[in-house]
Amino acid sequence: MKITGVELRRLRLPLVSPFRTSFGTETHRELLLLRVVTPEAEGWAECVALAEPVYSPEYLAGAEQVLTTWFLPTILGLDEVDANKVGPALHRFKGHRMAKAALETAVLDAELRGRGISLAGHLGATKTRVPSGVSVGIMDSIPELLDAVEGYLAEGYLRIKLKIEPGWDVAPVAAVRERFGDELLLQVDANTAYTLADARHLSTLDNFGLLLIEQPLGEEDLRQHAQLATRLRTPICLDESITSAQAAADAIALGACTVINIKPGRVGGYLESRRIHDLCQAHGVAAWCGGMLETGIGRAANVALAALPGCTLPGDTSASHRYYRTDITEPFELVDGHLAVPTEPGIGLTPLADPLAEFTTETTWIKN
Ligand code: OSB
Ligand code: MG
Repeated sequence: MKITGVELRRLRLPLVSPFRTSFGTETHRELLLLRVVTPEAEGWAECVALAEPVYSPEYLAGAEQVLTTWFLPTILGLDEVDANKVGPALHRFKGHRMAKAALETAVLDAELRGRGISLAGHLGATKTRVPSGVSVGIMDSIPELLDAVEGYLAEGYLRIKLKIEPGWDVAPVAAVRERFGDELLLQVDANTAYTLADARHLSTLDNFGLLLIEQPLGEEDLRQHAQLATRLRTPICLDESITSAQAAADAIALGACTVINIKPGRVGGYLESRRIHDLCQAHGVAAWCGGMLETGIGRAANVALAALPGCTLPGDTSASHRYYRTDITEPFELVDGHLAVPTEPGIGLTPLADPLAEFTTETTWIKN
């Protein structure tokens, strides 16, 4: 496959409600879409970098710059491109996994559309629908949180994840457990907000039967997570720390986690995500597909990953309307707590012209 050109599109979509985490409050999603054009097909992907480097070192303008300055010229310079060639061709450039993931995914989408194969089928998916959880932001008060959780449960979400930080942890967890009962699948995500000195405090969460605690300590604190694991009964799940299959292998070997949140953007793409999935399966480590407030383009690909057999826990793959009043694709809808896995070639969805135009703030076409 030879690439004709690549379109970069900056979008800005309002979120249905502000999303607060220990690293900040998001009211809008700014993102970058890539469209890879080949003579046979077009491929789409969403870059998940946030506007600011507060979740990981990457940020949107940096992702766009590294793509336009180095990654796109490198890939456009290849005579024959397929998704398996993208990672090796970009290997000499360090880091920037979210930018690399977006480019590899757009190439993969074009390739699979050209061959008439769905991403889910290509990755080895075994499910036709995936169970959905929802990530619930930090709120101003516990009654407000209980109302939000009640609303999500009424919609049918099968698992609740509460964002936590020092000062908003034990009390909201206790209140949600008390109000909705012991059967509720409940977990928490700290986004690196604690240190090992908080181990005793975090162990009080052991009383609430949580499925897991996600990324309590820093991204680079693998050894500390392993120490924390000896002090908690709640399973530790890593998100930010898992930047590659190698990092996942190290974390498992060190005893830093027994659950992994797989986010394709964070690890450099869906091919690396499948390697992490396979590693988790081989080690009996539970895995699930995380999210980055994606539009339908990123969500479609995530749902394909969530359909792999080793993704054994409900993911942060919520319905489109949990994030956006108007999505840029046909929306993903919750049916009995599940999202349907797309079956059409590639990621299976294409942006709709009207919302795409409405939310685009800038478009750049890079011709080969
Ligand atoms: O830590 O999982 C996270 C959103 C943005 C950045 C990081 C995270 C999240 C979420 C929401 O928790 C996941 C989603 O619903 O897309
Ligand atoms: Mg997380």
